[in-house]
Amino acid sequence: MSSSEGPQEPATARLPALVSASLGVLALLAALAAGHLVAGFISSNASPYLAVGNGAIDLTPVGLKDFAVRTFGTYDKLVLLLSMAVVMALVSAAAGLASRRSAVPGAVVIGLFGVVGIVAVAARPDLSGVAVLAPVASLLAGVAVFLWLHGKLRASRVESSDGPSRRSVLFAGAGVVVGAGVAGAAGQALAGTRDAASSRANVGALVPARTAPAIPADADFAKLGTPPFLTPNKDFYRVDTALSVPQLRTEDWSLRVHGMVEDERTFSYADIRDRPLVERTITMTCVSNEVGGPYVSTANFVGVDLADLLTEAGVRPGAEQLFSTSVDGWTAGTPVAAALDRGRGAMLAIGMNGEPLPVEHGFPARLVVPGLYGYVSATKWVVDLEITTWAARRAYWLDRNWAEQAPIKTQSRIDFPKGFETVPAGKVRLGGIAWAQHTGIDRVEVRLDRGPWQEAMLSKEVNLDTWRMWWHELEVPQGTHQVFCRAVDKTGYVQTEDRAGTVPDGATGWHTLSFSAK
Ligand SMILES: Nc1nc2c(c(=O)[nH]1)N[C@H]1C(S)=C(S)[C@@H](COP(=O)(O)O)O[C@H]1N2
Ligand SMILES: [Mo]
Repeated sequence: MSSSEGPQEPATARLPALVSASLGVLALLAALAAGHLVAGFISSNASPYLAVGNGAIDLTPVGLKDFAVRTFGTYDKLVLLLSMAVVMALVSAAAGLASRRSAVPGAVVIGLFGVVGIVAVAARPDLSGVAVLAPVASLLAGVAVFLWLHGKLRASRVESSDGPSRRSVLFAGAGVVVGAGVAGAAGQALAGTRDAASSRANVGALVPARTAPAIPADADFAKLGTPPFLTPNKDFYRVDTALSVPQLRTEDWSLRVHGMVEDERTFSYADIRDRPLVERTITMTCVSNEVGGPYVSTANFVGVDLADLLTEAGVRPGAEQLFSTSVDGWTAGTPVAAALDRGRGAMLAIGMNGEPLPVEHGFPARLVVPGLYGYVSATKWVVDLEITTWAARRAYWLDRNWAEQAPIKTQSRIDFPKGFETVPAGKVRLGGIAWAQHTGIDRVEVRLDRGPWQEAMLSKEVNLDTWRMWWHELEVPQGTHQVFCRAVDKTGYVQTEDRAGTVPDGATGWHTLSFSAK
Protein backbone atom coordinates (compact mmCIF):
# COMPACT_ATOMS: atom_id res chain seq x y z
CA MET A 1 0.00 0.00 0.00
CA SER A 2 1.42 3.34 -1.01
CA SER A 3 1.68 6.06 1.61
CA SER A 4 0.09 8.41 -0.88
CA GLU A 5 -3.68 8.63 -0.74
CA GLY A 6 -4.01 10.11 -4.20
CA PRO A 7 -4.33 8.21 -7.42
CA GLN A 8 -1.36 6.06 -8.20
CA GLU A 9 1.01 7.74 -10.59
CA PRO A 10 3.68 6.10 -12.67
CA ALA A 11 7.14 6.25 -11.09
CA THR A 12 8.30 8.16 -14.12
CA ALA A 13 5.96 11.12 -13.64
CA ARG A 14 8.21 13.04 -11.29
CA LEU A 15 11.90 13.57 -11.81
CA PRO A 16 14.10 12.86 -8.78
CA ALA A 17 14.69 16.06 -6.79
CA LEU A 18 18.45 16.22 -7.14
CA VAL A 19 18.36 15.57 -10.88
CA SER A 20 15.66 18.15 -11.31
CA ALA A 21 17.59 20.79 -9.36
CA SER A 22 20.75 20.19 -11.35
CA LEU A 23 18.80 20.78 -14.57
CA GLY A 24 18.20 24.34 -13.41
CA VAL A 25 21.86 24.89 -12.60
CA LEU A 26 22.96 23.46 -15.96
CA ALA A 27 20.59 25.77 -17.79
CA LEU A 28 21.96 28.72 -15.84
CA LEU A 29 25.49 27.72 -16.77
CA ALA A 30 24.55 27.52 -20.43
CA ALA A 31 22.83 30.90 -20.25
CA LEU A 32 25.79 32.66 -18.64
CA ALA A 33 28.26 31.09 -21.04
CA ALA A 34 26.22 31.96 -24.14
CA GLY A 35 25.94 35.57 -22.94
CA HIS A 36 29.65 35.73 -22.27
CA LEU A 37 30.44 34.34 -25.71
CA VAL A 38 28.27 36.85 -27.55
CA ALA A 39 29.59 39.65 -25.33
CA GLY A 40 33.05 38.69 -26.55
CA PHE A 41 32.11 40.07 -29.98
CA ILE A 42 30.74 43.31 -28.55
CA SER A 43 32.28 44.28 -25.21
CA SER A 44 33.11 42.31 -22.10
CA ASN A 45 30.75 44.64 -20.23
CA ALA A 46 27.80 43.33 -22.25
CA SER A 47 28.13 40.05 -20.38
CA PRO A 48 24.81 39.86 -18.52
CA TYR A 49 26.34 38.64 -15.26
CA LEU A 50 28.56 41.73 -14.95
CA ALA A 51 25.83 44.06 -16.12
CA VAL A 52 23.43 42.75 -13.48
CA GLY A 53 26.13 43.18 -10.82
CA ASN A 54 26.79 46.74 -11.88
CA GLY A 55 23.09 47.49 -11.89
CA ALA A 56 22.88 46.08 -8.37
CA ILE A 57 25.65 48.45 -7.21
CA ASP A 58 23.75 51.45 -8.55
CA LEU A 59 20.47 50.32 -7.01
CA THR A 60 21.93 49.42 -3.62
CA PRO A 61 20.69 51.81 -0.93
CA VAL A 62 23.40 54.09 0.46
CA GLY A 63 23.31 52.57 3.96
CA LEU A 64 23.78 49.05 2.67
CA LYS A 65 26.61 50.18 0.42
CA ASP A 66 28.38 51.83 3.35
CA PHE A 67 27.89 48.66 5.36
CA ALA A 68 29.33 46.56 2.55
CA VAL A 69 32.37 48.79 2.19
CA ARG A 70 32.93 48.78 5.97
CA THR A 71 32.49 45.03 6.24
CA PHE A 72 34.25 43.86 3.13
CA GLY A 73 36.57 46.77 2.44
CA THR A 74 37.80 46.88 -1.11
CA TYR A 75 36.60 43.35 -1.77
CA ASP A 76 32.99 44.43 -1.81
CA LYS A 77 32.73 43.94 -5.57
CA LEU A 78 34.14 40.45 -5.43
CA VAL A 79 31.75 39.67 -2.58
CA LEU A 80 28.89 41.01 -4.67
CA LEU A 81 29.86 38.88 -7.67
CA LEU A 82 30.24 35.75 -5.57
CA SER A 83 27.01 36.25 -3.67
CA MET A 84 25.25 36.89 -6.96
CA ALA A 85 26.58 33.58 -8.28
CA VAL A 86 25.37 31.78 -5.16
CA VAL A 87 21.93 33.37 -5.26
CA MET A 88 21.55 32.63 -8.98
CA ALA A 89 22.61 29.02 -8.51
CA LEU A 90 20.14 28.59 -5.63
CA VAL A 91 17.26 30.17 -7.54
CA SER A 92 18.06 28.04 -10.59
CA ALA A 93 18.19 24.90 -8.47
CA ALA A 94 14.83 25.85 -6.94
CA ALA A 95 13.45 26.46 -10.43
CA GLY A 96 14.67 23.02 -11.42
CA LEU A 97 13.05 21.49 -8.34
CA ALA A 98 9.77 23.15 -9.20
CA SER A 99 9.94 21.42 -12.57
CA ARG A 100 9.84 17.82 -11.44
CA ARG A 101 6.58 17.35 -13.29
CA SER A 102 6.45 20.06 -15.93
CA ALA A 103 9.25 22.05 -17.54
CA VAL A 104 7.23 25.26 -17.43
CA PRO A 105 8.23 26.71 -14.02
CA GLY A 106 11.95 26.21 -14.63
CA ALA A 107 11.82 27.60 -18.16
CA VAL A 108 9.96 30.66 -16.90
CA VAL A 109 12.47 31.37 -14.12
CA ILE A 110 15.47 30.89 -16.42
CA GLY A 111 13.73 33.13 -18.94
CA LEU A 112 13.20 35.78 -16.25
CA PHE A 113 16.92 35.73 -15.50
CA GLY A 114 17.44 36.52 -19.17
CA VAL A 115 15.00 39.41 -18.98
CA VAL A 116 16.83 40.85 -15.96
CA GLY A 117 20.07 40.59 -17.95
CA ILE A 118 18.50 42.36 -20.94
CA VAL A 119 17.27 45.20 -18.74
CA ALA A 120 20.66 45.53 -17.01
CA VAL A 121 22.63 45.60 -20.27
CA ALA A 122 20.19 48.00 -21.94
CA ALA A 123 20.54 50.34 -18.96
CA ARG A 124 24.33 50.63 -19.30
CA PRO A 125 25.22 53.99 -20.80
CA ASP A 126 28.59 52.75 -22.09
CA LEU A 127 27.11 50.09 -24.37
CA SER A 128 25.46 50.36 -27.77
CA GLY A 129 22.11 48.80 -28.65
CA VAL A 130 23.63 45.61 -30.11
CA ALA A 131 24.92 44.78 -26.63
CA VAL A 132 21.50 43.37 -25.68
CA LEU A 133 22.24 40.51 -28.08
CA ALA A 134 24.39 39.03 -25.30
CA PRO A 135 21.63 38.70 -22.68
CA VAL A 136 19.18 37.69 -25.44
CA ALA A 137 21.57 34.84 -26.25
CA SER A 138 21.59 33.98 -22.55
CA LEU A 139 17.83 33.86 -22.43
CA LEU A 140 17.54 31.67 -25.51
CA ALA A 141 20.36 29.32 -24.52
CA GLY A 142 19.13 28.99 -20.94
CA VAL A 143 15.54 28.21 -21.86
CA ALA A 144 16.52 25.94 -24.76
CA VAL A 145 18.97 23.89 -22.71
CA PHE A 146 16.48 23.58 -19.89
CA LEU A 147 13.67 22.38 -22.17
CA TRP A 148 15.99 20.08 -24.07
CA LEU A 149 17.48 18.39 -21.02
CA HIS A 150 14.11 18.22 -19.31
CA GLY A 151 12.51 16.54 -22.31
CA LYS A 152 15.37 14.12 -22.72
CA LEU A 153 15.30 13.22 -19.07
CA ARG A 154 11.59 12.61 -18.95
CA ALA A 155 11.75 10.51 -22.08
CA SER A 156 14.56 8.46 -20.60
CA ARG A 157 12.43 7.69 -17.55
CA VAL A 158 9.54 6.22 -19.53
CA GLU A 159 10.24 2.59 -18.98
CA SER A 160 10.38 0.16 -21.86
CA SER A 161 10.20 2.96 -24.35
CA ASP A 162 12.69 3.61 -27.09
CA GLY A 163 13.57 6.96 -25.49
CA PRO A 164 17.15 7.96 -24.77
CA SER A 165 19.08 5.95 -22.21
CA ARG A 166 19.90 7.54 -18.86
CA ARG A 167 23.47 7.33 -19.87
CA SER A 168 22.87 9.50 -22.90
CA VAL A 169 21.15 12.07 -20.68
CA LEU A 170 24.20 12.10 -18.46
CA PHE A 171 26.31 12.69 -21.54
CA ALA A 172 24.05 15.54 -22.58
CA GLY A 173 24.47 17.15 -19.15
CA ALA A 174 28.22 16.75 -19.30
CA GLY A 175 28.13 18.18 -22.82
CA VAL A 176 26.38 21.29 -21.53
CA VAL A 177 29.05 21.76 -18.86
CA VAL A 178 31.89 21.36 -21.36
CA GLY A 179 30.14 23.50 -23.97
CA ALA A 180 29.56 26.23 -21.42
CA GLY A 181 33.21 26.13 -20.40
CA VAL A 182 34.38 26.40 -24.01
CA ALA A 183 31.91 29.17 -24.89
CA GLY A 184 32.75 31.11 -21.73
CA ALA A 185 36.49 30.85 -22.37
CA ALA A 186 36.07 31.81 -26.02
CA GLY A 187 34.04 34.86 -25.00
CA GLN A 188 36.74 35.83 -22.55
CA ALA A 189 39.47 35.49 -25.18
CA LEU A 190 37.47 37.35 -27.83
CA ALA A 191 36.69 40.20 -25.47
CA GLY A 192 40.41 40.46 -24.77
CA THR A 193 41.08 41.45 -28.37
CA ARG A 194 38.38 44.14 -28.20
CA ASP A 195 39.42 45.41 -24.79
CA ALA A 196 40.98 48.69 -23.88
CA ALA A 197 44.23 46.91 -22.99
CA SER A 198 45.01 46.17 -26.65
CA SER A 199 44.24 49.78 -27.58
CA ARG A 200 46.42 51.01 -24.73
CA ALA A 201 49.30 48.86 -25.93
CA ASN A 202 49.18 50.74 -29.24
CA VAL A 203 49.34 54.25 -27.78
CA GLY A 204 53.13 54.41 -27.71
CA ALA A 205 55.22 56.85 -25.72
CA LEU A 206 53.57 60.01 -24.42
CA VAL A 207 56.41 62.49 -24.31
CA PRO A 208 55.56 65.64 -22.35
CA ALA A 209 56.74 68.96 -23.77
CA ARG A 210 57.04 70.12 -20.16
CA THR A 211 58.21 67.39 -17.81
CA ALA A 212 57.70 67.51 -14.06
CA PRO A 213 60.85 68.29 -12.06
CA ALA A 214 62.70 65.11 -11.09
CA ILE A 215 61.74 63.74 -7.67
CA PRO A 216 64.68 64.37 -5.31
CA ALA A 217 66.06 61.39 -3.40
CA ASP A 218 65.08 62.92 -0.04
CA ALA A 219 61.42 63.34 -1.06
CA ASP A 220 60.54 60.17 0.84
CA PHE A 221 61.79 58.07 3.73
CA ALA A 222 60.90 54.81 2.04
CA LYS A 223 63.98 53.16 3.54
CA LEU A 224 62.50 53.83 6.97
CA GLY A 225 59.01 52.67 6.14
CA THR A 226 57.06 55.47 4.43
CA PRO A 227 55.53 54.80 1.01
CA PRO A 228 57.75 55.64 -1.98
CA PHE A 229 57.18 59.20 -3.16
CA LEU A 230 55.63 58.13 -6.47
CA THR A 231 53.13 55.34 -6.09
CA PRO A 232 53.68 52.63 -8.72
CA ASN A 233 50.58 52.36 -10.91
CA LYS A 234 49.81 48.87 -9.69
CA ASP A 235 49.76 50.13 -6.07
CA PHE A 236 47.86 53.37 -6.72
CA TYR A 237 44.63 53.25 -4.73
CA ARG A 238 41.55 52.62 -6.78
CA VAL A 239 38.03 53.77 -5.98
CA ASP A 240 35.11 53.61 -8.41
CA THR A 241 31.64 52.23 -8.81
CA ALA A 242 32.57 50.11 -11.83
CA LEU A 243 32.23 46.40 -11.19
CA SER A 244 33.79 45.75 -14.56
CA VAL A 245 36.20 48.38 -15.79
CA PRO A 246 34.81 50.33 -18.77
CA GLN A 247 36.53 49.26 -21.98
CA LEU A 248 37.16 52.24 -24.19
CA ARG A 249 39.46 52.20 -27.18
CA THR A 250 41.23 55.41 -28.19
CA GLU A 251 39.57 55.34 -31.62
CA ASP A 252 36.14 55.17 -29.98
CA TRP A 253 36.87 57.87 -27.41
CA SER A 254 35.99 61.54 -27.72
CA LEU A 255 35.43 64.35 -25.27
CA ARG A 256 32.55 66.72 -25.78
CA VAL A 257 32.70 70.18 -24.17
CA HIS A 258 29.31 71.87 -24.13
CA GLY A 259 26.72 73.69 -22.05
CA MET A 260 27.37 77.31 -21.07
CA VAL A 261 30.09 77.81 -23.71
CA GLU A 262 30.42 80.03 -26.77
CA ASP A 263 31.55 77.21 -29.01
CA GLU A 264 30.80 73.58 -28.39
CA ARG A 265 33.89 71.41 -28.95
CA THR A 266 34.64 67.73 -29.43
CA PHE A 267 38.17 66.42 -29.03
CA SER A 268 39.44 63.10 -30.36
CA TYR A 269 42.26 61.18 -28.71
CA ALA A 270 44.64 62.32 -31.46
CA ASP A 271 43.58 65.94 -30.86
CA ILE A 272 44.67 65.61 -27.24
CA ARG A 273 47.85 63.65 -27.66
CA ASP A 274 49.08 65.89 -30.47
CA ARG A 275 48.99 68.93 -28.19
CA PRO A 276 52.04 69.91 -26.18
CA LEU A 277 51.67 67.66 -23.14
CA VAL A 278 52.46 68.72 -19.62
CA GLU A 279 53.50 66.50 -16.72
CA ARG A 280 52.57 67.24 -13.11
CA THR A 281 53.22 65.43 -9.85
CA ILE A 282 49.96 65.27 -7.91
CA THR A 283 48.76 63.46 -4.79
CA MET A 284 45.19 62.23 -5.07
CA THR A 285 42.99 61.41 -2.07
CA CYS A 286 39.57 59.84 -1.69
CA VAL A 287 36.95 61.46 0.51
CA SER A 288 36.09 58.02 1.90
CA ASN A 289 39.59 57.64 3.31
CA GLU A 290 39.26 57.12 7.08
CA VAL A 291 41.84 58.75 9.35
CA GLY A 292 44.92 56.55 8.87
CA GLY A 293 43.43 54.98 5.72
CA PRO A 294 45.09 53.90 2.47
CA TYR A 295 43.21 55.92 -0.19
CA VAL A 296 45.97 58.41 -0.93
CA SER A 297 48.59 58.05 -3.68
CA THR A 298 50.90 60.14 -5.83
CA ALA A 299 51.72 59.99 -9.54
CA ASN A 300 53.21 61.94 -12.41
CA PHE A 301 50.20 62.71 -14.57
CA VAL A 302 50.67 63.62 -18.24
CA GLY A 303 48.01 65.48 -20.17
CA VAL A 304 46.74 68.89 -21.14
CA ASP A 305 45.51 71.83 -19.14
CA LEU A 306 41.81 71.60 -18.58
CA ALA A 307 41.75 75.42 -18.57
CA ASP A 308 42.97 75.41 -22.21
CA LEU A 309 40.18 73.14 -23.39
CA LEU A 310 37.55 75.14 -21.52
CA THR A 311 38.92 78.49 -22.64
CA GLU A 312 38.89 77.39 -26.27
CA ALA A 313 35.23 76.51 -25.91
CA GLY A 314 34.68 79.87 -24.22
CA VAL A 315 33.06 79.63 -20.78
CA ARG A 316 30.08 81.95 -20.53
CA PRO A 317 29.45 84.22 -17.55
CA GLY A 318 27.34 82.67 -14.81
CA ALA A 319 28.90 79.22 -15.18
CA GLU A 320 29.54 77.55 -11.82
CA GLN A 321 29.92 73.86 -12.28
CA LEU A 322 32.02 71.67 -14.55
CA PHE A 323 29.80 68.60 -14.72
CA SER A 324 31.85 65.68 -16.02
CA THR A 325 30.46 62.32 -17.11
CA SER A 326 32.28 59.05 -17.62
CA VAL A 327 31.43 56.50 -20.27
CA ASP A 328 29.74 54.38 -17.59
CA GLY A 329 27.45 57.21 -16.57
CA TRP A 330 29.21 58.23 -13.34
CA THR A 331 29.29 61.99 -12.81
CA ALA A 332 31.25 64.58 -10.82
CA GLY A 333 30.75 68.30 -10.27
CA THR A 334 33.81 70.54 -10.03
CA PRO A 335 33.79 74.29 -9.41
CA VAL A 336 34.42 75.93 -12.81
CA ALA A 337 36.71 78.39 -11.03
CA ALA A 338 38.98 75.53 -9.88
CA ALA A 339 39.06 74.06 -13.38
CA LEU A 340 39.94 77.43 -14.94
CA ASP A 341 42.51 78.46 -12.30
CA ARG A 342 45.84 78.12 -14.10
CA GLY A 343 47.70 78.23 -10.82
CA ARG A 344 45.94 75.04 -9.77
CA GLY A 345 46.80 73.12 -12.91
CA ALA A 346 43.70 70.97 -13.38
CA MET A 347 44.35 68.42 -16.09
CA LEU A 348 42.78 66.16 -18.62
CA ALA A 349 45.28 63.35 -18.05
CA ILE A 350 46.13 60.61 -20.56
CA GLY A 351 49.35 59.35 -18.95
CA MET A 352 50.42 58.21 -15.51
CA ASN A 353 53.95 57.52 -14.32
CA GLY A 354 55.42 57.27 -17.82
CA GLU A 355 52.68 55.07 -19.28
CA PRO A 356 49.30 55.63 -20.88
CA LEU A 357 46.68 55.75 -18.13
CA PRO A 358 46.04 52.26 -16.82
CA VAL A 359 42.59 51.01 -17.82
CA GLU A 360 41.39 50.92 -14.20
CA HIS A 361 42.59 54.50 -13.69
CA GLY A 362 40.53 55.87 -16.55
CA PHE A 363 42.06 54.99 -19.94
CA PRO A 364 41.99 56.73 -22.36
CA ALA A 365 41.49 59.96 -20.35
CA ARG A 366 40.49 61.27 -16.95
CA LEU A 367 40.35 64.48 -14.99
CA VAL A 368 42.76 65.33 -12.18
CA VAL A 369 42.25 68.51 -10.16
CA PRO A 370 44.87 69.15 -7.45
CA GLY A 371 43.42 69.87 -4.02
CA LEU A 372 39.94 68.39 -4.50
CA TYR A 373 38.75 64.97 -3.42
CA GLY A 374 38.35 62.52 -6.29
CA TYR A 375 34.56 62.33 -6.25
CA VAL A 376 34.22 66.03 -7.12
CA SER A 377 37.02 66.18 -9.67
CA ALA A 378 38.75 63.06 -10.91
CA THR A 379 36.34 61.52 -13.43
CA LYS A 380 37.88 58.47 -15.07
CA TRP A 381 36.92 57.32 -18.59
CA VAL A 382 35.64 60.88 -19.01
CA VAL A 383 33.70 61.55 -22.22
CA ASP A 384 31.61 64.62 -21.52
CA LEU A 385 32.21 68.02 -19.93
CA GLU A 386 29.17 70.20 -19.44
CA ILE A 387 29.57 73.75 -18.19
CA THR A 388 26.56 74.50 -16.07
CA THR A 389 25.28 75.73 -12.70
CA TRP A 390 25.02 73.92 -9.37
CA ALA A 391 21.26 74.10 -9.53
CA ALA A 392 20.98 72.55 -12.98
CA ARG A 393 22.94 69.34 -12.44
CA ARG A 394 23.57 67.04 -9.45
CA ALA A 395 26.52 64.67 -9.58
CA TYR A 396 26.46 60.98 -8.61
CA TRP A 397 27.52 61.13 -4.95
CA LEU A 398 25.51 64.24 -4.09
CA ASP A 399 22.33 62.19 -4.00
CA ARG A 400 24.09 59.80 -1.64
CA ASN A 401 24.72 62.30 1.17
CA TRP A 402 28.10 63.64 0.09
CA ALA A 403 28.84 67.36 -0.10
CA GLU A 404 28.85 69.54 -3.19
CA GLN A 405 32.13 71.28 -2.26
CA ALA A 406 34.97 69.03 -1.19
CA PRO A 407 38.48 70.45 -0.93
CA ILE A 408 40.95 67.94 0.53
CA LYS A 409 41.43 68.30 4.29
CA THR A 410 44.85 68.63 5.92
CA GLN A 411 45.75 65.16 7.21
CA SER A 412 48.60 62.99 8.43
CA ARG A 413 49.14 59.29 8.97
CA ILE A 414 51.54 57.12 10.98
CA ASP A 415 53.04 54.30 8.89
CA PHE A 416 55.55 52.90 11.39
CA PRO A 417 55.72 51.39 13.89
CA LYS A 418 52.69 49.29 13.06
CA GLY A 419 49.76 49.30 15.48
CA PHE A 420 50.33 46.80 18.33
CA GLU A 421 53.90 46.15 17.21
CA THR A 422 56.45 45.38 19.94
CA VAL A 423 59.73 47.26 19.60
CA PRO A 424 62.84 47.45 21.80
CA ALA A 425 62.55 50.18 24.45
CA GLY A 426 64.82 53.22 24.05
CA LYS A 427 65.07 55.18 20.81
CA VAL A 428 62.05 54.40 18.63
CA ARG A 429 61.56 55.82 15.16
CA LEU A 430 58.12 56.62 13.92
CA GLY A 431 57.13 58.08 10.61
CA GLY A 432 54.48 58.45 7.98
CA ILE A 433 52.93 60.89 5.56
CA ALA A 434 51.06 64.19 5.64
CA TRP A 435 49.11 66.04 2.97
CA ALA A 436 47.37 69.35 2.43
CA GLN A 437 47.14 69.49 -1.36
CA HIS A 438 47.26 72.92 -2.92
CA THR A 439 48.16 74.46 0.45
CA GLY A 440 51.32 72.65 1.46
CA ILE A 441 52.51 71.08 4.70
CA ASP A 442 54.39 73.36 7.09
CA ARG A 443 55.25 70.82 9.77
CA VAL A 444 54.21 67.55 11.38
CA GLU A 445 54.17 67.03 15.11
CA VAL A 446 54.10 63.81 17.11
CA ARG A 447 53.17 63.07 20.66
CA LEU A 448 53.93 60.09 22.88
CA ASP A 449 51.11 59.38 25.35
CA ARG A 450 50.27 62.65 27.17
CA GLY A 451 53.71 64.15 26.48
CA PRO A 452 54.50 67.40 24.64
CA TRP A 453 54.16 67.72 20.87
CA GLN A 454 57.51 67.28 19.15
CA GLU A 455 58.33 68.42 15.63
CA ALA A 456 59.15 65.70 13.12
CA MET A 457 61.69 65.78 10.30
CA LEU A 458 60.00 66.48 6.96
CA SER A 459 61.00 65.17 3.53
CA LYS A 460 61.93 67.61 0.79
CA GLU A 461 58.88 69.37 -0.62
CA VAL A 462 58.18 68.41 -4.22
CA ASN A 463 55.28 70.83 -4.75
CA LEU A 464 52.26 72.09 -2.82
CA ASP A 465 50.00 69.47 -4.44
CA THR A 466 51.88 66.46 -3.14
CA TRP A 467 52.23 64.64 0.13
CA ARG A 468 55.26 64.94 2.38
CA MET A 469 56.87 62.24 4.43
CA TRP A 470 57.95 62.66 8.03
CA TRP A 471 59.83 60.78 10.72
CA HIS A 472 60.83 61.35 14.31
CA GLU A 473 62.83 59.56 16.97
CA LEU A 474 61.31 59.25 20.44
CA GLU A 475 62.78 58.11 23.73
CA VAL A 476 60.39 55.35 24.74
CA PRO A 477 60.36 53.63 28.16
CA GLN A 478 59.18 50.05 28.58
CA GLY A 479 55.46 49.57 28.50
CA THR A 480 52.47 50.09 26.25
CA HIS A 481 52.24 53.46 24.54
CA GLN A 482 50.02 55.51 22.32
CA VAL A 483 51.38 57.86 19.66
CA PHE A 484 49.59 60.65 17.80
CA CYS A 485 50.50 62.76 14.81
CA ARG A 486 49.10 65.99 13.45
CA ALA A 487 49.98 68.18 10.49
CA VAL A 488 50.15 71.95 10.34
CA ASP A 489 49.60 73.36 6.87
CA LYS A 490 50.99 76.51 5.30
CA THR A 491 47.97 78.58 6.25
CA GLY A 492 48.90 77.86 9.88
CA TYR A 493 45.92 75.55 10.33
CA VAL A 494 46.61 72.81 12.87
CA GLN A 495 44.97 69.50 11.98
CA THR A 496 41.98 69.20 14.27
CA GLU A 497 41.62 66.56 16.96
CA ASP A 498 37.85 66.48 16.40
CA ARG A 499 36.84 63.15 15.01
CA ALA A 500 34.49 63.31 12.04
CA GLY A 501 33.48 60.47 9.76
CA THR A 502 34.08 60.51 6.02
CA VAL A 503 30.51 61.60 5.14
CA PRO A 504 29.77 64.28 3.98
CA ASP A 505 33.11 65.89 3.08
CA GLY A 506 36.04 63.93 4.50
CA ALA A 507 37.23 62.50 7.82
CA THR A 508 39.04 64.53 10.48
CA GLY A 509 40.88 63.71 13.68
CA TRP A 510 44.38 62.67 14.67
CA HIS A 511 45.74 59.35 13.59
CA THR A 512 46.86 57.38 16.60
CA LEU A 513 48.14 53.90 17.32
CA SER A 514 49.36 51.81 20.23
CA PHE A 515 52.58 49.84 20.44
CA SER A 516 54.68 48.19 23.14
CA ALA A 517 58.29 48.68 24.07
CA LYS A 518 60.23 46.09 26.05
N1 LIG B 1 34.10 57.06 -13.81
C1 LIG B 1 34.41 57.18 -12.51
N2 LIG B 1 35.37 58.05 -12.16
C2 LIG B 1 35.71 58.18 -10.86
C3 LIG B 1 35.07 57.43 -9.85
C4 LIG B 1 34.05 56.52 -10.26
O1 LIG B 1 33.43 55.82 -9.45
N3 LIG B 1 33.76 56.42 -11.60
N4 LIG B 1 35.43 57.58 -8.55
C5 LIG B 1 36.10 58.82 -8.17
C6 LIG B 1 36.69 58.77 -6.85
S1 LIG B 1 35.62 58.73 -5.54
C7 LIG B 1 38.03 58.85 -6.66
S2 LIG B 1 38.66 59.04 -5.12
C8 LIG B 1 38.97 58.77 -7.79
C9 LIG B 1 39.92 57.63 -7.61
O2 LIG B 1 40.77 57.52 -8.72
P1 LIG B 1 41.73 56.28 -8.82
O3 LIG B 1 40.86 55.05 -8.77
O4 LIG B 1 42.48 56.41 -10.09
O5 LIG B 1 42.63 56.35 -7.61
O6 LIG B 1 38.31 58.58 -9.01
C10 LIG B 1 37.13 59.29 -9.19
N5 LIG B 1 36.68 59.07 -10.54
MO1 LIG C 1 36.80 59.07 -3.74
